Amino acid sequence: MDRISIEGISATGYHGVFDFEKREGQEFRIDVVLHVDITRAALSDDVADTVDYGAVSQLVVAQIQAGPWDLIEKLGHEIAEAILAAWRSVAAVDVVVHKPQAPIPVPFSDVSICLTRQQSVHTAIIALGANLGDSAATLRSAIAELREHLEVLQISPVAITKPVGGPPEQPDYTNQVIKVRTTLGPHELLELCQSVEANHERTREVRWEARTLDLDLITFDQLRLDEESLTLPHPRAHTRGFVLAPWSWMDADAVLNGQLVSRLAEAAADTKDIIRL
Ligand code: A4P
Ligand code: MG
Repeated sequence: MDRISIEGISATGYHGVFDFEKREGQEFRIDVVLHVDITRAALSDDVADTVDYGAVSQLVVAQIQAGPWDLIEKLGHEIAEAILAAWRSVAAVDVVVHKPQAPIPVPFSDVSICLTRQQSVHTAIIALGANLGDSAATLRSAIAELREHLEVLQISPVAITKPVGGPPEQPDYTNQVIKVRTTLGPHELLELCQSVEANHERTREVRWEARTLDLDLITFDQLRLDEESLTLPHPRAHTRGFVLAPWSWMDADAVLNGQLVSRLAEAAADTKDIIRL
């Protein structure tokens, strides 16, 4: 993996075990190495395609000024986690925290800690649906757009399905399910899905109306969430053949809420009308 290094970012911080360290402060000096793929930026010559080292340095200074913490181990950890959260494209980061004025009772030139932290990686299931325009082409293009931001591990066969719920006389749906690996958090992944929907002229007027593209987050690791903006696993997926059938074709052993997805698909009312392409 490529690397971006910044050495000697320094600021006054108030970290230390002793009261006078928290009162008077002292210099902390930080080196960071970002492990990040810079291929895209090398081709585009666009700063938006890489990690802005100026912004990283400012974040490091903000962390030095935060706290105070007793230990430089804690400061190093906070710096690493802040960088990984702010730049999901950074796969790993090495952080060295120097404390050259540490209260050590013998002559010394520097004391430092060095740590490495990695981005955590998640697996998610996303269901795609479309029933306006060239639906099959829309799903292909949506998957291609997602691939720019995450790794697509598996893609199900395409299903042609009858509309479930919503206004009558909608066109048939094209549905598909994919399995992805991502460093994005669950809300960030939903945000990405919604931006891909928006890029495909998705509008929202009537619930369950015909749509150019719908991307639903079905599962995210084993996470359970009960928020209006994000419920996990998806609250209706376990009854919906248009999600379950293509998911079970892609992965015969898949499990949802402790039950085999293929069994749930057999039990779903809409499965009998599904055509596998
Ligand atoms: N939201 C909460 N949890 C999630 C989640 N896990 N994934 C919130 C995605 N969104 C989630 O979604 C409404 C709100 O749900 C969002 O603001 C989001 O923050 P939406 O995409 O705006 O609207 P929607 O998709 O119309 O609503 P909903 O309730 O998600 O619809 P469903 O249940 O997904 O049903 N029939 C066939 N044959 N094929 C289909 O694909 N799709 C639907 C949509 C109905 N009938 C269908 C199909
Ligand atoms: Mg939806």
